[in-house]
This record gives sequence, C-alpha cells and structure tokens, in this order.
Amino acid sequence: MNMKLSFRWYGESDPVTLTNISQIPGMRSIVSAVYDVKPGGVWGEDTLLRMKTLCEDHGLVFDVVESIPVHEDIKLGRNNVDELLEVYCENIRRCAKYGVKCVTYNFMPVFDWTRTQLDKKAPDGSTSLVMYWDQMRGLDPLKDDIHLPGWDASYTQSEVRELITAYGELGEEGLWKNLEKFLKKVIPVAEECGVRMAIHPDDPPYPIFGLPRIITNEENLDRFLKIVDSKANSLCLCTGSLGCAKTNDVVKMVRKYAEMDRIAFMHIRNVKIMEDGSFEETAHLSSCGSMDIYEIVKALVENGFDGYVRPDHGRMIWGETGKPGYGLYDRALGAAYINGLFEAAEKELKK
Ligand code: DNO
Repeated sequence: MNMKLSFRWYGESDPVTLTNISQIPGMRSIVSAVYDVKPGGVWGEDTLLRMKTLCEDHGLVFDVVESIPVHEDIKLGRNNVDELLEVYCENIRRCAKYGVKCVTYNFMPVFDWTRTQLDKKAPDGSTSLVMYWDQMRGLDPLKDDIHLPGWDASYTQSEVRELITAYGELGEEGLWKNLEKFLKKVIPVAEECGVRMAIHPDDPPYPIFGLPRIITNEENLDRFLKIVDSKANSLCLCTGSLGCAKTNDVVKMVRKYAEMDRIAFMHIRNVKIMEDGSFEETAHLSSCGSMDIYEIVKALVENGFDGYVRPDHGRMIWGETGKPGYGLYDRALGAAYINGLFEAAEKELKK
C-alpha cells in the first residue's frame, strides 16, 4: 500500500500505549506532539528525541506532528507576531531534525473543534461526540458563562470574551490576511527541511458564535492552496470536519486535491448529519453515517495518494474509558476497515 497508516498518540500519559498501537495490523506511523510547552514556546529537543526513540523501540515511526498550535496573536496579527512566527519556524526545524515529515495545524479562532456533548449514548450503548443545534442555540459566549466540552479550559471567561470581540473586529478578510503572512513565512522553512504543512479544516466548517471561519469549503480551500503554491503547503483533509456541512461534496474534494497532490494527511471518520444540520460522530463504516468512505478511499487510490492516513475519532465501546474520541478500540476497528478499503480499491484499480 502506498498510503502510510498512522495513529494519534497523546504521549506517555496516554492510556493507549505504543504497544497497543503497534499491534494494530498495518500500523506504521505515530502522530503526536510535544504537550508540555504552551503555544508560542519552543519545543524541547530532548522530548522530540525521546518520542522518536520510544516509537522506534516499538517498530513505529514518529513522523507526523499534530499539532504545532498557532498562537492566537498570530491569527489576530498582534504586535508580537514576528517573534511568534520565528518560534513557529524553529519548531518546524526541530521536528524535521528528529524525522518529522508532516505537521498539522489549524487556523480556527479561539476554539478547536466544537461539540455540545462528548458522551452521547447510542442505542447499542456506545458513546460518541455530537453537536446538536438545539443545545447550541441561544448560547452567547459574550453574555453567558459557557464551557462547551473540549474547549481550552486555560482561558478565563473574560479572556474568551476579549478574544471573541477581537476576532469579530478582524473578520474573515482580516483572518485571511494573517493566514497569508503565516504561510509566506512558514512554508519556505518547511520546504527547506522537507516537511509538508497540513492545515486542518475548521470543525464544524461554518461560523460559530460569529467567529470567522475560513478553512471550510472548496472555494476557500482553493484560495488557501493558491496563497503559496507548493506541496509544502497542503491539506489535512478531515472527512468528518468538512463532511458535517451538507454543502461540501467530500468525495469530489478528495478526488480533486489528491489529483493535485495537495493532501498530505487524511483524517478518516464518519458523521451522521441530521435534518437540522446537527451531527453525530459514528463508527467508521459508510453504512453508519453520511460519508461514503469507500468512495473517499477510491478517490485517493486512483490518484496515487501516498501521504498519511489516520482513523479519526472513535466511539467509546467495550467499556473503555479515556479521552473522548481517542480510545483504542473503535479507532483500531477504524484502522482495520481503512486497511480493507485500501486493499480492495488497489486491487480493483489493477484489474
Ligand atoms: C480533533 C482533531 C483536531 C486537530 C487540530 C489540528 O480531534 O482533529 O483537534 O488535531 O484541529 O490542529
């Protein structure tokens, strides 16, 4: 198989061990990060070396980073942006020095992914992450003291308000401008050290609480890729994130960007979109949600995709407890399914 199968690992405190991961058939790469340094700080080389060695000891390769977080002041274009960009570039160089080939990041204001519940029980007793509009509507972070699950708890409510106001003033075009500045500084460094930067789409791909969101649809992905026309400026195409907007044709997008060789990393997972646009994360199988995962894999295979793939969020099953979306069992089932689809699609293509 050309694609490189990978698994996200949250480091030594992750209840999922490297031994667990190495026993998943076909597993090659570890996707991880340095977790003890805040955004804007320089990553320790000792930590990177330790991760590389630990992975090698388990027959795995630590070659994907998810994420080097982009400091809010870079996204907001504040005074210290040049200094922060220097640090960002230094972190890319350091990752490359220890074998990293792909770095994921996102350009979402304030919050990474947004859900209203992380443990919604399905009839079979499994739990998963969901976003229900009737739980979202009426919430106003400028007025209410809200804490949605998964949000960075290190912000105080007044810091969140200050950030939301600043992004409101910046608007979408302002955010594009700051993204452009980021890319023009960072991509040449990535090119130089053989790293592909892979932007993660906004999750979900539409505005939340009036915050600008720009990595959301085909038109905007085209615009993004044109800012710096280089393989080092690529996508982390997350099927579940793009897929929860009904207007996104994910298969078409995968086909198009794989053909252009601008997908460095695939996050493969399924979501079930409801009537009102709410969504539930489901098992990976096509029949469990709204995505046609086989068509997605075929689009990759038919375009010679040789980048990284990881099963994304799994449900919690078989009594497992741990980080929502990142347990072992359901992601391992996802990996097995993905392996099967790739084998089938590759054999089909050779016929
Ligand atoms: C969610 C992940 C995201 C992703 C970041 C990349 O589980 O896919 O948190 O890691 O958006 O920067």
